Amino acid sequence: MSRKDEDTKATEATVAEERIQTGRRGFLGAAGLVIGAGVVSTLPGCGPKPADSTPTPPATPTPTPEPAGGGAHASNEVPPGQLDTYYGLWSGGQSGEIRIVGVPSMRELKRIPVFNRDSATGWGRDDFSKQLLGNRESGDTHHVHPSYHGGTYDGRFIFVNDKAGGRVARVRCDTMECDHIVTVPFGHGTHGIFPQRHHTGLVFCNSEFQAPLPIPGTNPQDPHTYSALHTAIDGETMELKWQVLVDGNMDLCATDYEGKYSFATCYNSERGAHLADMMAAEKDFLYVFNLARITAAVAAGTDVIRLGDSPVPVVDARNANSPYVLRIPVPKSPHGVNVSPDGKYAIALGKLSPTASIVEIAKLDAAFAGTIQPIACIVAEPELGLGPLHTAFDGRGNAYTSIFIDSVICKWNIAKAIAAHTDDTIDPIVQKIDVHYQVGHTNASMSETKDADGKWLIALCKFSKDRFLNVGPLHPENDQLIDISGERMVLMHDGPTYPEPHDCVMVERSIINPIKMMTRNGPRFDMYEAWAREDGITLLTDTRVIRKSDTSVRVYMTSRAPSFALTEFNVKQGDSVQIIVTNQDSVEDLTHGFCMTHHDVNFVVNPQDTRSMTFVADRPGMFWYYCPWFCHALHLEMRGRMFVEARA
Ligand code: K7E
Ligand code: CUA
Repeated sequence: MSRKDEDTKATEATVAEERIQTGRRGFLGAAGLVIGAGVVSTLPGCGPKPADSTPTPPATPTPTPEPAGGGAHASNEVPPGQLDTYYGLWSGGQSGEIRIVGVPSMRELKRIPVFNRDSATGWGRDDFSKQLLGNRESGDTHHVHPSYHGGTYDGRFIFVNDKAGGRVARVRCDTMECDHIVTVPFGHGTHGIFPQRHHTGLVFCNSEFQAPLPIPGTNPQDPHTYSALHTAIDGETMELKWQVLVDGNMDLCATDYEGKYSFATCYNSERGAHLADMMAAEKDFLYVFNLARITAAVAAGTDVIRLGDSPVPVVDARNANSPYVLRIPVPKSPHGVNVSPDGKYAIALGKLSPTASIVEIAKLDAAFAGTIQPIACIVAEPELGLGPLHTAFDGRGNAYTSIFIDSVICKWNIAKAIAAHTDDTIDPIVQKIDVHYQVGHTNASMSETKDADGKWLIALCKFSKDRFLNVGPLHPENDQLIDISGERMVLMHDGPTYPEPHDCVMVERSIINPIKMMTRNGPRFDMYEAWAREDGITLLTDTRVIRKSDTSVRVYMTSRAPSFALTEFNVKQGDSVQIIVTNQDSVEDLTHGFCMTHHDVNFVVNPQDTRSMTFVADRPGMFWYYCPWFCHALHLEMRGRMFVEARA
């Protein structure tokens, strides 16, 4: 039996078993809410939430188990000697990192530490990353989006949020290293982010949590006085440009293709602090930000306020009739918002409602001008299933929505959904396929660009239950690969991931061209070069120990396989010691590193790279340092001694 047949068989068996055990698809009566609440209560903050008074959603069609062979792909196997077709860029969730996964093989190729400490590379401990991170060593990355030009990826940068620390980071695609981290002023729970798509202009991010901000009338105890911010960051310079003050939690973010709008789903427009309060209203909103009006207001200083001592201009748009933000009513507690590759529609998803709200972007100007009501921008509300979260596209007019409670991906046709709005004999649903289990995000190859190619879809499942060997109570996530190249979706592969990526994008491989040898530019090298100038050093050639003060020493050394240019040095107990290592080798993949034993010092130095770390030599004695990366037959001999002299 092929792997595909096995998967299909497993799918069928699982579906049959669950029907018998729990009547999974039939639980949508009174019991459904209880089961729903049970499932939901075990989830991190992004899942659908239980309701005390939610009306019973109508039953959705039972998905049929899929026969194999619907797609054109025979296999997702990438044999030795061949390369994957896509760079998959995965957020790392609570790990605080980004991961690169080859698609379609689903092999994890690299982890890019961003908000976390990484023992392999020294990120989070080396001088540059400490400058970016301060004393923080954790983060929660949900959304990764590369920079754009002309509606498709330009292969320059990757932007990612940190929900835990209210930050946004940028990774360079040439080095696959983080070069900037920005803390969003008053960015409580910075969640949805999205760059502009016409060029590397602004990157928008939403603070999900409303909070008491330093504005008149705020009472820290009273959540009805809280507000939240939609923030614009310059993608080139990573400077904070402006913020828009609104009420309501903002969740996911998206942009149009022309640079006129940004979007945010808004839940908890009630401004409650507790679950029941957050669920009270039947409607929440899709916020549409009018970028021309906001930019003009910032330039003229109209409606601009300042928050505390933050220098970033803030446009106050809390008034429901504010000219800067269009509030389109959508069913309560929306989550995802995605824009179709033709740029025509923004699709907001219900979470608690089984429907999608399709907003026609061409109607937004009229709504901003007041000639039509905001709700008139909604041109269809297809019913997709229970707990719809996120939507991907194939570039052929179809949308693929992840349905959390049903654990399916629903393929539906956008044009048919719009036609069905006025003709209920039309069924826009093409197919539903079971995924395992409780899917969060879904995304397709190049889906968020005008070049969406409809080849592969990833379902990022929050639960893996029985799909892998039991490894204890903390199960891996399960990312599933689905072939969408044919009319029917076919499940191809299970891929375990360490907790907990939320989202991924797949970028066609010719767009991203990482370097193999360090090019020695950017803010990290600016920092080293400044020190070298100060000390009269040429980094690529010089090795020298410089006493900077009575209690600090700088050690410059080069390395070339299999030795360090410095095999011993002396410091005094209590000295702050800064080690700056430059790898002179210019051979591809010839990586060295530097580990000072017993001092928590360990970092990587790639070919032609420099890196530095600072530590305190707190104990007298002799300590070996060594190269921790296997670089040569005599790699184990690549080491030296630090002598720490006791202070009287
Ligand atoms: Cu988990 Cu994009 Cu933070 Cu939805 S979010 S699942
Ligand atoms: Cu250099 Cu091992």
